[in-house]
Amino acid sequence: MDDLKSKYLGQIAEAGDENALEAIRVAAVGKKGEVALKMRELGKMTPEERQVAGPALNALKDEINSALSAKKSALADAALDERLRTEWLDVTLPTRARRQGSIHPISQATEELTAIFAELGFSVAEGPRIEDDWYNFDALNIPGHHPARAEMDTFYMHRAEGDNRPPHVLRTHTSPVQIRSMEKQGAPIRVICPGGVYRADYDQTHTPMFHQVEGLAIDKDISMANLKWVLEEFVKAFFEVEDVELRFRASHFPFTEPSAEVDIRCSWDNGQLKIGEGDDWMEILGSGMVHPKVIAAGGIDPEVYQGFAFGIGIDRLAMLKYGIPDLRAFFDSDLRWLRHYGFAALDMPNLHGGLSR
Ligand code: 2U9
Repeated sequence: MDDLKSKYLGQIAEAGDENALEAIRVAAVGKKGEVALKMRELGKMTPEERQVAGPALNALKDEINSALSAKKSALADAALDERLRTEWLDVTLPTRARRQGSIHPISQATEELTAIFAELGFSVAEGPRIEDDWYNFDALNIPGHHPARAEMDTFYMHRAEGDNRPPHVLRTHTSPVQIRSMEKQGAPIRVICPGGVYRADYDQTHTPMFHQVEGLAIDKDISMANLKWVLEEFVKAFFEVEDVELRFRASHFPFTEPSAEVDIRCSWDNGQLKIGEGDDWMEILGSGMVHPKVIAAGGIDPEVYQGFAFGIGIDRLAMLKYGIPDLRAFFDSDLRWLRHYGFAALDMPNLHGGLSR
């Protein structure tokens, strides 16, 4: 029995890995191992012999089992030490470069102007791009026969066969959102509506989908003087200039009366636009006092309330501010273009000038 003990304890001490250890376990204390064979011989012994040999065999089995488990954990420790010694990570290495997305200039311009109007007290409203006749035209004082309907180059949706209701349209301006806001909120109201709009038009200066921001302020004593101040503050903050001069030119829109197109003083120096000074004027938006019929269509009493509205093309604002030469580039999916003109995330402006992160 001492022979068995020294043989197996010796083998265990020598074992180099878990597989070797398992082989030793099977040979020594497995079901058909040497200790089991010896156990079977107990039956042939005299009771006296058995009384000595039985406990001794059990003790031998226990001793081999505990040597096996001690060796097993020693091997595991050694393996871990080896891994820790050979596998290592230099946490000071720079990370792998990742593809960076960027903000589209139109989104950037929209965020900038939204922040500016927010500081001027305007909330933001959005609405559906598929509109019905009423919200896109009638509520804005553009009835069925009105030439503006044709002028607006509207995209009409199809109705099912036999459905004779007027077709839905892709909104031609964001004005319907303001009508919906008036219905929902009533007066007084100060809201801007930025978003994509659609007109069947495509040339150097027009794309079938473009972006507008329209503003609306309605209260009991709002005048064109308030309109002028708001627009001046906006232009100064958006183009980041100290001062700006606006010129109002009489115009006509069905939804405003009186109506004015607004130019800003500027100069072109070697093709470089300078806003706020110079001998040139550049048209940037349309505006006016909201037509009483339009105020009534929004569910507000035009005898009590009045207000101003304006509309600005965001695409052109972005081109002017960031120096983008061709409108059609906005819809070009060339990533090199976006890398050139695109913006890192979260470049947000504030009224007091500069960008805050
Ligand atoms: C309501 C009442 C009145 C919005 C207005 C304009 C004048 C205008 C153009 C600017 C460039 C369209 O994108 S553009 O081509 N817009 O000239 N927009 S007044 O008037 C409204 C809007 C909503 C309820």
